[in-house]
Amino acid sequence: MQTLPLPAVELLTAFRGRLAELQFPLPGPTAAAAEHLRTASLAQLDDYLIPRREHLGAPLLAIVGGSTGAGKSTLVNSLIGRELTPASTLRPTTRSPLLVAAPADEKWFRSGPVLPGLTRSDAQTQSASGATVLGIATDPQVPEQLALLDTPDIDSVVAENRALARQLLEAGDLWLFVTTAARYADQVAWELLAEAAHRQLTVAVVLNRVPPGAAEPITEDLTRLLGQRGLAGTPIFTVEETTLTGGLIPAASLAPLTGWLRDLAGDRARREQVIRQSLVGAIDQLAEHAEDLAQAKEEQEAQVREWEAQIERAFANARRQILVETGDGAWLRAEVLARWQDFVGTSDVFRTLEGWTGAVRDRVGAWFRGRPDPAQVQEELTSGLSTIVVNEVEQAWISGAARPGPALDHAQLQQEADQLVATWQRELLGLVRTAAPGKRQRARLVSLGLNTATVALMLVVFATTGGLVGAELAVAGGSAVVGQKLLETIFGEQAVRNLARQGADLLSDRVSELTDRWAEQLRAPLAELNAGVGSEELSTWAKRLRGGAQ
Ligand SMILES: Nc1nc2c(ncn2[C@@H]2O[C@H](COP(=O)(O)OP(=O)(O)OP(=O)(O)O)[C@@H](O)[C@H]2O)c(=O)[nH]1
Ligand SMILES: [Mg+2]
Repeated sequence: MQTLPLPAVELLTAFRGRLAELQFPLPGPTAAAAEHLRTASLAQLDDYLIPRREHLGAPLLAIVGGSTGAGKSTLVNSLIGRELTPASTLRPTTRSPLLVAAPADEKWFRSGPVLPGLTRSDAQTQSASGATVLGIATDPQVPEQLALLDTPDIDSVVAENRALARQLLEAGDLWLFVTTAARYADQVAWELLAEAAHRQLTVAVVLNRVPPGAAEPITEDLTRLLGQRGLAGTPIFTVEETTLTGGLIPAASLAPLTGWLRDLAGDRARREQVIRQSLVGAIDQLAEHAEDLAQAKEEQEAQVREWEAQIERAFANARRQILVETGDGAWLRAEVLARWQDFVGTSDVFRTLEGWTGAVRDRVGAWFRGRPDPAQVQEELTSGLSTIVVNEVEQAWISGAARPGPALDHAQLQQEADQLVATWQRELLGLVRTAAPGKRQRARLVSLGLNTATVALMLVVFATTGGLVGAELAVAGGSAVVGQKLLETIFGEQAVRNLARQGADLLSDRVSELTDRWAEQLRAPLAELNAGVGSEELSTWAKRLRGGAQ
């Protein structure tokens, strides 16, 4: 006897709502299986759990199920004493289910909430759309409170038949398993019986077409098999092979079964126990499914987390690389640097503040006016920096390209990289300008040119951010050193150190902003994949269904 409290119908409805929203956006075998399970769970909730939980006192539904040709239709006809549903030698015969209820119970099945996916009809239909039609008939021979549902065969060659038979078994309170003396050991039937046992569905076996005198050994064997499958105590009704009269099994041969069904129908407490047991089993199964779904979802979440970490790593690397590469000088054309170094570096006048003369100013100015002029050096630096930024972001974007996400917008990236460089240059210019508060400093800065000072500062910053180690960096390093000296003659050593540090911080900030933005472009669609019903929520639902955590 089950004493566990049943979850409230509101809980089932709420869970149904969440299941309807649950998604497995990453394709794969696990997702396909999970999606299948989700659909099946929704059907089970709609077809059976919710209506049954809401109407515990509604008539009991006995599913007449079994292999094709076992005599299911013949049995239903015989129980009511007339040929209601066609039985035949054609296999399989029954294509759409037919429910027969006492006239008083008709309303419940015709317009009630059970099996809402099936369209009601007055007769059994054999049409192609038969799989979605539920025939409903009434007969006074059927006891009140216990309807019979003749179903397609469970092991049909017709796939829809098989699927429908299973769906109907899930929607029943009781399974009348019809088999024959010749076929009771069939594989498919036992798989379904094991599922029924797991679901705690009450089962009664009708062993049809038993040759005279063979009832005892067959019943013994069947009892043993049922015991092995967790169905000990299942009643077995043997029906001896007889000649059918008018397509019906003689009433006398069915007397024990008829009596059992009538007793059950008339005993409210037993009926409710059968219903409750089926409900508890089905809810337990639903909780198991919720756990399986949680696990499948967790796999997807873990995959998304891994992709997020990949993006994080790739863009952190891009950030680092941009700063390292800009500092190593390899990207600057040597000739441009060499001219800069030759000219500015050999000007001994920069060693002392006193040496700052009009002549020097003219020489520097001439160098910048000549080739390359400051705009050209500036162009070399800025386009180089922009290229490095673009390349590194592209590489970060491509690494782990298997993950879902938008395509890289090259034009947009180029534009943002150019913007980054322009912004940073403006900021350096601002730094240089405010670093010359004195009259004399300002005068020197003006005579050198704000842009020239900014170019010099850029080189110093690159040397600072990249660290400049190794022999091949000598050119860039030298250029930085002369640039630094040039600046020092104007601002002094400490001020230039500060300028370089501030400039490096600004560059690092601008680069971080850009890489963050682009990383976010890849992260955002991933975050969407993990939005909605998650694995933790599903685990909580499993516990709630089992009456645990509220
Ligand atoms: N002699 C005899 N024939 C039976 C008996 N039960 C069923 N049959 C015959 O076996 C054949 C199949 O019976 P059905 O009732 O159509 O079997 P079913 O289980 O409904 O088959 P499907 O609808 O295909 O799943 C029919 O020709 C019946 O007349 C029985 O107890 N004795
Ligand atoms: Mg049939």
